[in-house]
Amino acid sequence: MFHVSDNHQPTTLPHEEAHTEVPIRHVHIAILGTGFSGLGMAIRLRQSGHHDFVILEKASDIGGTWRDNTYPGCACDIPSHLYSFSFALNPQWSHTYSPQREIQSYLRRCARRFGIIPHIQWNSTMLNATWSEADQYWQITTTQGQLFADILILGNGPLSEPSLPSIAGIADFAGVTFHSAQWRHDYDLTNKRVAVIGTGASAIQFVPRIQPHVSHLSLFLRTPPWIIPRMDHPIPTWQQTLFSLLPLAQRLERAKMYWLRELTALGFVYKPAMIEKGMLLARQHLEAHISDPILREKLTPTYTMGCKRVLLSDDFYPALTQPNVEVITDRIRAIQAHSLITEDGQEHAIDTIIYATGFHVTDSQLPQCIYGRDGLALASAWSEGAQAYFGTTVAGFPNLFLLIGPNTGLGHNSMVFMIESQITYILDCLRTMKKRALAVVEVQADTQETFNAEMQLRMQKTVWNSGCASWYLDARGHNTTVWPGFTFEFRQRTRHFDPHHYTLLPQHTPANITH
Ligand code: N01
Repeated sequence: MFHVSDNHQPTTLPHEEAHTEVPIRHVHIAILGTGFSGLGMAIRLRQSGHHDFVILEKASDIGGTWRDNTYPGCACDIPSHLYSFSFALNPQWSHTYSPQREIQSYLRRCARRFGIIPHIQWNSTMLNATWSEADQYWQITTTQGQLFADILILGNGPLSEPSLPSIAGIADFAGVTFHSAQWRHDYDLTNKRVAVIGTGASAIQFVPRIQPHVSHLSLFLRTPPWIIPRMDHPIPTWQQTLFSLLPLAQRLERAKMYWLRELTALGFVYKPAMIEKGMLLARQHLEAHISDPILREKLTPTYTMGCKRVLLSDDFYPALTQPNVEVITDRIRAIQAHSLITEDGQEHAIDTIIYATGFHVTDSQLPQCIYGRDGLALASAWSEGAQAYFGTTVAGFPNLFLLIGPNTGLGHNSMVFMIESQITYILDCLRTMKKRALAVVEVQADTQETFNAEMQLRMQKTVWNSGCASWYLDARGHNTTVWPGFTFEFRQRTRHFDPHHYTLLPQHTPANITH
């Protein structure tokens, strides 16, 4: 046995041993994530002459939600000509609604073309970020070490934390389980008895793809979604060539798509009677595919269309009519080692559970690790509900910018449009900071409160507050997710940074506060 006598004991503990001090990197701007938000921000920063920035990416590839969601059939339900950057139109989209792989490739190409790759710090999960009042910068801890940043921009996305249901016995299941956003491509579903829980935008895309392969599919449906025809089609080569040669033609196509979708906001926000037509279309779609009256009843939504995201599919209903599919509307009471038990007492024997149960949107973890002035956690500032001025800046959190922050989500149009509006606002803020030699900007609390009151007031009459339970609502029933209006209004209002609504702190004179 090896003994160490007292006089041979080291005099320093391991963490006290002398080591070379590596200075902590200090950047002007740190961005979180390389999805549409973070990448778009980075590209526009470079185009505006900013080079001192880093992007913290938790994974080893680009794409955010378009990297993580790889389930069979994953595609966008907003047309690709519209769901892409205005400064990087892609004439080569293969389909009206491009598949996930193509969208991720597009994002990778954008990152390379605009010189973003060298700015990315891969495999770097942000563990926490703390505003230093004394130093006037963010102290950021990542899984790759620390860094300081004058400005912190969150592009982490609202759909990045998969949510599992709280069902008794969920941990007791002995078979393979996975979430739709963490698809197990190494696991062969062929001839398996598969339970799918959830019938949102993700499930309706992968159910028709796995149905022909599994031996039995038990689809657990809690709330039937409104589904309208998707009418996806390949974009002909002649059109791709036309768009390459004549970008204006693609811009016109994009504009047409944009305004058609903007019309839906009329119904969702201002004129609910207009939704009737959409509901009729969806009912006809259901009737055309489902002749069994019992199944049809199970699949008939009982809430107003639009309250939850309207889904697009041509193959979901037909898949449900196949003999190996059972649509179960009884609530799940418990999960056991090899089965699910529903409220009617029935046991459903299964080999695999796929959770298509969505994401932590209003209850995500990240706000718990961001500490603003006086050490206040963003989660605490939001204890009564998330709010941010134009979904972008938060009182008490200097030099912090959110992309797709509270009340910037959409149920009817392209999120990329909203992201680009926010980017314009942030860039104008950075320009103002430079021009006026400002070190710190922080939105005033009363400005944020007034804005939030406006959001909640306008929300009252919208379809999203018409009584259904959806992930747009937080635990208190407040819709802190969706923008309650036309997207062109949001763009108009975020066109310019409005310094008079901010507390501004000049460089080098921390005590001197101006408004
Ligand atoms: O998740 P969801 P998603 N027992 O939250 C059900 C975007 N997206 O991953 O409605 C039984 O919509 C839940 O039931 P209910 C898009 O923005 C975009 O499908 O709450 N069921 C619901 O059916 C979308 O909105 C694309 O009653 C349970 C489902 O799980 C967002 O991602 C493609 C349950 C969750 O649906 C999320 O979509 C895919 C339980 N205990 C996704 N718990 C595009 O094409 C939950 N559910 C752009």
